[in-house]
This record gives sequence, structure tokens and C-alpha cells, in this order.
Amino acid sequence: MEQKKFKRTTVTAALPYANGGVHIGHLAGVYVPADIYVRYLRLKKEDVVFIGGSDEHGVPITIRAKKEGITPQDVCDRYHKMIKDSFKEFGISFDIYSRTTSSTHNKFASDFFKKLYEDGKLIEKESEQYYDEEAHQFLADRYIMGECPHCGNPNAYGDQCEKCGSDLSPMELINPHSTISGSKPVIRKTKNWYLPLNEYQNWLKQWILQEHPEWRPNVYGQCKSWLDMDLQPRAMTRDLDWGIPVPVEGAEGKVLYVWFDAPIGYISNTKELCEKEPEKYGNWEKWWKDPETRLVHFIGKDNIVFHCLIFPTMLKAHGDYILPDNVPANEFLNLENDKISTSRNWAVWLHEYLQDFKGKQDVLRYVLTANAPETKDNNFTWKDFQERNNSELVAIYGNFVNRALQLTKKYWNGIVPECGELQDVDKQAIQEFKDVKDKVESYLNVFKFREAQKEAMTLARIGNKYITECEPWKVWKTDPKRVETILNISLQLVANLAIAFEPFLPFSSKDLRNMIGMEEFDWSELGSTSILKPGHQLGEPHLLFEKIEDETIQEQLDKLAKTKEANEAAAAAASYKAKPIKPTIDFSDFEKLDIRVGHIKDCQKVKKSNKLLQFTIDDGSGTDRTILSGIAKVYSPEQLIGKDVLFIANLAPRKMMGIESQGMILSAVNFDDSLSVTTTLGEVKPGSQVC
Ligand code: B3M
Ligand code: ZN
Repeated sequence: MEQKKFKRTTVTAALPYANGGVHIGHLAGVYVPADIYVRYLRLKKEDVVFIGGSDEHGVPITIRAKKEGITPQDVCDRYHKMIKDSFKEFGISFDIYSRTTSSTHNKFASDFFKKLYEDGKLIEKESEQYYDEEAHQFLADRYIMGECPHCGNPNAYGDQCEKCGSDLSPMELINPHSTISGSKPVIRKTKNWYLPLNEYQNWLKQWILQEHPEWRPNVYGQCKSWLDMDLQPRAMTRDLDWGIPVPVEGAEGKVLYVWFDAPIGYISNTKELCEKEPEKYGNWEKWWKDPETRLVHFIGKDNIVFHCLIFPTMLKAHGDYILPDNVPANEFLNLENDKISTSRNWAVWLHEYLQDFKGKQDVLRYVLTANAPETKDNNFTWKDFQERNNSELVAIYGNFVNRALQLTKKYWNGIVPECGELQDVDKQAIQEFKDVKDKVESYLNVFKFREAQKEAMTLARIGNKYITECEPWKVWKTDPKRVETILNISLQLVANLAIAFEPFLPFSSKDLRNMIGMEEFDWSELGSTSILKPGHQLGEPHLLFEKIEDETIQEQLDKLAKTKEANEAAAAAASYKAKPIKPTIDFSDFEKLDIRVGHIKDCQKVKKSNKLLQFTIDDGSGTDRTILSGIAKVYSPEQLIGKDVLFIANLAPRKMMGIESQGMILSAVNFDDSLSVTTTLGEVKPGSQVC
């Protein structure tokens, strides 16, 4: 199908939830590709706006706030800042990064809903929902826990069982309880407003399946499988106290569904931007309502249904708006062959990366693009990160630039020489790199970023091969004039690299441009052999990239190994069930036990035993008491000397390793068999009775 010509492009990147930091999965899946695309369009001098922001509504934010004893707004403030800073550090060049708790957004989303409501585009429906009678509120799915009907996990959520991965609805849970009050929820009727997706199904089929066959197969395929089923009306409001109030009478205690307001955030943030800088961006409406504007949403695959079916239906129902022309959604990135997970802390967080790899933002951008999960889930490993840095960025790109600049410094005092008559080897190199422009462009135009970056790297490969073949250090002795041409062509290639890599590696490109004194540049110059003019003085060369050593990588691997260990311990703890209670005894049975507090005066290892410790206990009687206990693997004598412990004083004495033990020190035995000696909270005299 012929590509439609557009006047300008509105690019959006998914609004991350402000309840955690950003990790490499986010960067690889959404923000780096979006940024590459926008930088490319800007380099081509196209009219483009890049919209981002934090998604600050939704239940997970309220859950985190409750856990920490702060307000949802506090949670948003903390993470909005953190996310915004991370994006800035990584060069994600948003024109605006705002938030869905802004007043502009609140009003905009509210008005959008009101219009749909007033135009009769929404349907009112009653449904049955769990209600917490102690907390006096309806319960979002995540606020209900109970037993999973599929695997018996006692801690399944109302929307999902994290143990077996089943999607659930709250009504399926066995013995549900509210996580707010702990009480058993009751079923109550409630009224909400629904978007009748079913009424738009045929239109969606026509629009996506017929008019957009060029969408990525993963996106098109997911849409098709939704559209092959019967779409159901979707609730656009929720019984919740965090969000934008539903602007309709009788809707007290209800807010807009987070997936209703969040995508509207793209529009309201554009409005905020245009109102702030009208000379630069003009009226916001041209970015959202002019059919000559191309709208592109960058998202991860879990957001496809919202961006391809629900949001377009909202826009269509509202009227006046353009629809996305493309939605290049990515699959997921795994970390060391395991799914990235915030709750298991299995991630490389951007703020941590920045501490460990100062100034190496471009290395991560490069590796994430090289492994971009464009067509299938992909994997990030630290070894590959090191390998790509050392053998591609350092050995190919950095090396070529350094060779070209050092040779020019050596033979021409860092001045760009004239280009003389071309030999075959020159012509061939020039032809090769002229092709690169077309290839990079053709990939970028269809969102194939990893291929595009690979092509950009080809320029450096061509350069290295060219210098190696020409051997200027040999030719210099016999034909210095010829060296001028070799250097000129090499330097033109360097300048080409600075342009070609600008969308991918903006920091290194800037560094390189400074190094060669290149102020003006433009995508259209890519492929040109006359970017740097003869006589132009280059700056002092330095290395663009540096090698990453094995130890640095090992530190990261160790960090992950620790996380894995902690997760395994936590999983074991979660699956632990206390041992069944022993048969009931009479009080008189209990009274027979004489439990006392003893002060440990001394403690020694028992010779020839790796289990036994020998204690000298002050039991308040005036005569020391000897007790043996098999806890030498858990405690060293020094840890216990001076402590007050509980012991059974009237247990029949027992001989072990030739020593008589007069009692038994009490320990709490953990589920994994680790133990902890029992002691008293306050100070008590030795010999005090425990009852
Ligand atoms: N906050 C989900 C996510 O971060 C959601 C995206 C909203 S885009 C309008 O994956
Ligand atoms: Zn389950």
C-alpha cells in the first residue's frame, strides 16, 4: 500500500506508572525506539512533537501508598521525579514530560468523558462487586485476596494468581478477604459507565485489518485475535477514591478508569506544551485533529489492546480526532534468561546503572537497540553487554574514529586535507557508504531500529577496512599526496558516522562532533563526501568508548545472584506452613514443666563435637548449672555469653559426650531449620519462672 504523505508527526511513548523506577525493559521496549525515531525525524527537519509523562492513577499506586503510610500523591511525586530524571539522563528527548495529576489533564480528561456521556456514547450498567463493609468501600480486584481455584495458592489476587499465572476474577477466589480490613467482603450492586466496544467492532475490523496491514505482525496479530472474538462493553469508571472524579451527577465515590484517563494524557500534555510555547509548537489541535498529522504510539506489547482498540474507539466516539497511523509495539526483554520483574527486583534499574556506569548511557542504548525485542521476546545479558561494548563500540566504531583522527594529527596536524584523484579503492568505499544512507532510512521508516543501527555500524566497518587496505603509514613514505586523499575520505566517513549515530547514540555523536568541530549537521548530508571542508581544523582526538573489564561485569552478575538468593528465600518463606498443633494438654500437664530464665555466664565448644555447646548458667540458685545444647552450627560461644535465655529446669539430666546436661535451652525453630535462641524482652533476674 502506498504510504500516505503527512505534514507533521505526533509521537507518544507509553506513560509509565509512577509507582516505581524505570528499568532496561521499559527503555528497550518503548523509550529508546521512540527517541531514535523522533531524533531521526528532527534531523530530517520534519515537524514532530514527542509527548511523554507519568501515569499517576490506578490501584497499584494506592496500594503502595497504603503500605508505606503515605498518600498516593506522595508516591507519584517521588516516582515522577525519579522517572523524569532517568529519562533525561538517557537522552530521551521528550518535548514535554508531564503527569496525569496535572490540573490541565484533570480538566481535559473530565471534559472528554463529559462529552462522551452527554452525546450518549456511554452505557450505564449495574454490576455486582465486592464491598468491604468495615472500610466502607468497593474493592478493586487487587484489594481482594483468597485461594486460587486452580492451584490452591492461598495468596492469589482478585485479578491474578502470581503462583500459577492464571487470570482470575474476584468472584472466582475461594474464601476471599479484603486486604484493607481483612474482613470477608460482601457482594453489592454498583453502577458504572461502559464504552460499548461491541458497537465499534466492525469499524475497528475495517480500520485495522483492512486499512493497516503494514502494522507489525505482533500488533496486527494481537488485534486480529481480539477482533475475531466478540468485543464486550468495557467499564470506563471505577468505584475508587484515587483518580479523576466522574463528572456526572450521582457518581460520587467513582473515578475515571485509569486506562480511560491515561491515553488522554497524551493529548492534555500536548496542550500543556503548546500553551507554554505557542511560538514553537503552535496550537495543540493541529497535533491531534488535523488529518495531515501522523500519530504514532510507542508501547510495550501488554498495552496493545488499549492503544489499538480502546483508545481509538474513545477518539472515534468523541469525534474530531485523528487515529494512530502506526503502533510499533515491542515484545518483552528478559534479563539473563528470566522475565524482568519489579516485585522480584529482577531488573537493571536505570538509576542504578547510572551509578555503576557513569557516562555510559550510550552503551546501554546501543546494546538495547542491538537486542531490541522487535519481533519476539529478547534477552539482555551482562556478557553480551560487555561483548558489544568491547568488540563493537570500542573495536569498530571508536577504533575507526581514533585511527582517522590520529593519522590526520600525525600527518596533517589535524587539518582536513584536500581530496585528490580517486582510485578504485576510494570509489568503492564511497559507493559502499552512499548505500548505507538509503538502508538506514528504509529501516527507520518502518521502525526496524536494530537493523538500522546495524547499518549505521557498517559505516565504521567500511572505514576500518578502507584504512587497512590503503595503509597510509606505508604510502606516506612514497606518495604523501595520496595520503591526503585517504585521510580526506576517512574523515568524511567519520563525519557521516556522527550524523548516522545521532538518533541512536546522541551523547557519543555530540562528543564526536565536538572533537571534529562540526557545528551544523543535517540528515541530508549523510552519504556526502564533502561534509568536512579542506583546511578545517579538527580538535584534539580522544577515545569515544572505553573497554569494560571482566570484574565490572562480574559485579553486576554477583548483584543479580544475590537478588536470586533473596527471592528464593522469600519464596520458601511464603510457601511455609506452620507445623500442625500438637494434641491438647491439660493445664496440670503444663504446670509440670519448670521453665526459667538463666543467665549465660560462660559457653564453650564441646571437644570432638561440631554440634554441641556447653553452657554455664546462673539459674538463681547460687550454684552454676551445666546445660548442653546442639546449636554450635548456628551460634558461636561469644554470641551467647552474657545473654539471658529460657530453659527447662526440671528435665531429667542426660549425658552427652561424657558431660551431664542439666536441662534444656529453648530455641524457636524456623521452617528452614534455622534457629533462634529464646530470650526475654525486658531484664529479669536469673531463676525467674516462665508461666
Ligand atoms: N501506565 C501501563 C504501563 O506502564 C500504562 C501505560 C499507559 S499509556 C497511556 O505499562
Ligand atoms: Zn494459582
